[in-house]
Amino acid sequence: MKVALVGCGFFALNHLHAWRDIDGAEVVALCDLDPARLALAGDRFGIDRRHDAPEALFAAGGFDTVDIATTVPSHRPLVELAARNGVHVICQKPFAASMADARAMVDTVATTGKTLMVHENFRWQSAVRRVIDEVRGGTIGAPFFGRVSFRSGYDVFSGQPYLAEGARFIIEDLGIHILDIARALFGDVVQVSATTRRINPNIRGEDVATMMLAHAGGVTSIVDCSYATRRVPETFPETLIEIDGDAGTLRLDAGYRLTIQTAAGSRGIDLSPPVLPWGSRPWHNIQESVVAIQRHFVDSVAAGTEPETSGADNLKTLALVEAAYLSAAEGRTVRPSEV
Ligand code: NAD
Ligand code: 89V
Repeated sequence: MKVALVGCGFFALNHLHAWRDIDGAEVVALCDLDPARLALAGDRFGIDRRHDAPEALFAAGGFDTVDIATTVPSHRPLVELAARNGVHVICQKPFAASMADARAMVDTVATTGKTLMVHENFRWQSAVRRVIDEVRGGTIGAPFFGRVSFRSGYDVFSGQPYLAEGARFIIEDLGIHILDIARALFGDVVQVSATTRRINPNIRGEDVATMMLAHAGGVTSIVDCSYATRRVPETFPETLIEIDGDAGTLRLDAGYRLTIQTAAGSRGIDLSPPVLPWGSRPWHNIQESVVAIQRHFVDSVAAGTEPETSGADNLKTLALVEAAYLSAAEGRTVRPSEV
């Protein structure tokens, strides 16, 4: 797979490291509107082919996959440009600024027959993945309640200043991951009720969100997110999970400690992820998941199968984001089919 990376900013460096760890894939070209960021990434990863405009990148060609690691305003034009050029597409989350944009992007790539995956990596964190596998494997029987929780006081704004500037913040940027994990665990959602708050006076959007989801299969889950929570130890960027099933319970606690309780007794498992040679704490679990999702993309294209977080799949996660904002704004329960 010959990959062109568009967007060489804060998070793209993780994509570039991950691509180096994956057999059968190679980044052959870089593109960024910002010449300083383009030079930094190109020099650091020894990639000589550099373009300061996406149109020039595509005009030169020579790749079969584009990896879009820009922020959301550029996603639709870049995905449409990729579709016009008939390449496979990976696009960072949030996939689109609206459901209308997202649906149009999915439809456009579908006409090309190429693969479209949203880089929704949280469900690929190894500890989260283990929980998903245990639940899907029936370890605790049929789940009836879940809590998927992300609470932190970590300063995300210094690395990603744009997060302080948008009218929307935590549901769109972080809650989207946690909602996606809830979908991976408990399936499609039929009702959402949410409340939001802004605690930090120095940002524009909401930094606290509490969402209750009714899943089609009968599970009720709570998805709660906060960047206004001071806690020791600081758990950024861990997702904590608690699930009750009719044959047992499962908890993923701080420090990646999994506890499974069934009639057979209780067992604890340490799920601490490795720090990859290029990684660093506390981002190591996210960095590991970037390798996992990009490897999954390569495998999916090779096998001709749809990636788990394909564009079509991600419409359902994005609908939960929109439903949560609508619910919080109107103080009522919202069906994802409304948005
Ligand atoms: P950033 O602002 O640091 O980098 C974006 C880069 O894209 C910039 O260098 C900018 O110049 C470039 N760019 C913008 N529009 C462009 C265009 N049309 N053509 C070429 N280059 C363009 O942003 P970031 O923090 O790296 O975030 C990028 C995306 O990654 C966001 O959507 C964010 O939500 C996501 N993200 C995901 C995770 C995760 O764990 N999945 C973590 C952090 C960020
Ligand atoms: O995953 C993300 O999109 C990041 C962070 C984990 C910091 O919220 O913005």
